[in-house]
Amino acid sequence: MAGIKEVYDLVEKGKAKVVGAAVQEALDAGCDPNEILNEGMIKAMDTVGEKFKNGEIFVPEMLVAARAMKKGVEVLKPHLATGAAGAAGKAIIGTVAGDLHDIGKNLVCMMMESAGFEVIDLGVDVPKEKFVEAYEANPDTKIIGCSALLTTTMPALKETVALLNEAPFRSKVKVMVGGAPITQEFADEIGADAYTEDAASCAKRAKELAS
Ligand code: B1M
Repeated sequence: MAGIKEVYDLVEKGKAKVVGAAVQEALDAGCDPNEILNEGMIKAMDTVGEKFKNGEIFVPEMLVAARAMKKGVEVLKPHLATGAAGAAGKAIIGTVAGDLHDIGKNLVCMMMESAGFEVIDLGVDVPKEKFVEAYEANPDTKIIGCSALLTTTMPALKETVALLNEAPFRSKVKVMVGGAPITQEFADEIGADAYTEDAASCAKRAKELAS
């Protein structure tokens, strides 16, 4: 669809000022919000990542693309998130220590809210102890979700889950992990309760685990 292609191009080029209008136009033209997200924005970020890997672009270009995607998601959010926040219980979400990527984590927060969770967003570069402290401050939490986007922060994810696995409250909460380099095998190896590939399946699985 032409509208989605435009969103893709604008995110890839990092046109933060105009991407919101393009998303709105795509919505007005009847495009499916999930398709705008997956085929327009996430695909554009994949292209940006590929170009970075190949040395065609550098960190500043990744950063502007990320800004553009965030602007687009702002417009898309009301069309993706529809649930009543809080009804499914609390969920603590964060990107692990050393990792500054927050778009995937933000989508997870958004989908979890949509699935009815009250989300406590710890942000990015979260030390493992913070996940424990956040649970201790919110002992009615049902899900702790940890995101890692870099192969170099997979060890931090492992350490975070290890610390949670030693916590006295461990049997009362489910620990979920995700992010591009994470696999089911890695999740099993580090002792997480669940791995999901994307934000929508994370929210769906969280709901099953919390009930
Ligand atoms: Co970064 N970066 N980056 N980057 N960056 C990647 C991840 C990379 C794959 C690019 C590449 O080389 N192809 C590469 C990692 C390679 C690797 O680890 N092997 C990389 C690198 C190398 C780096 C730096 C080291 C670059 C440098 O400085 N030399 C540096 C590290 C900084 C740090 O974190 N310490 C860096 C920095 C950055 C920016 C700051 C410039 C920027 C981030 C801005 C921001 O997030 N606010 C950035 C960006 C934008 C990217 C790419 C292009 C896009 C990331 C993104 O937002 N994707 C990325 C390439 C790519 O992803 N294709 C890349 C869209 C997002 C929706 O996807 O986050 O995967 P994602 O989330 C998905 C799933 O993974 C899943 O759900 C989402 C979809 O619904 N998911 C979960 C995520 N968390 C989950 C949790 C769950 C379940 C599912 O349960 C709890």
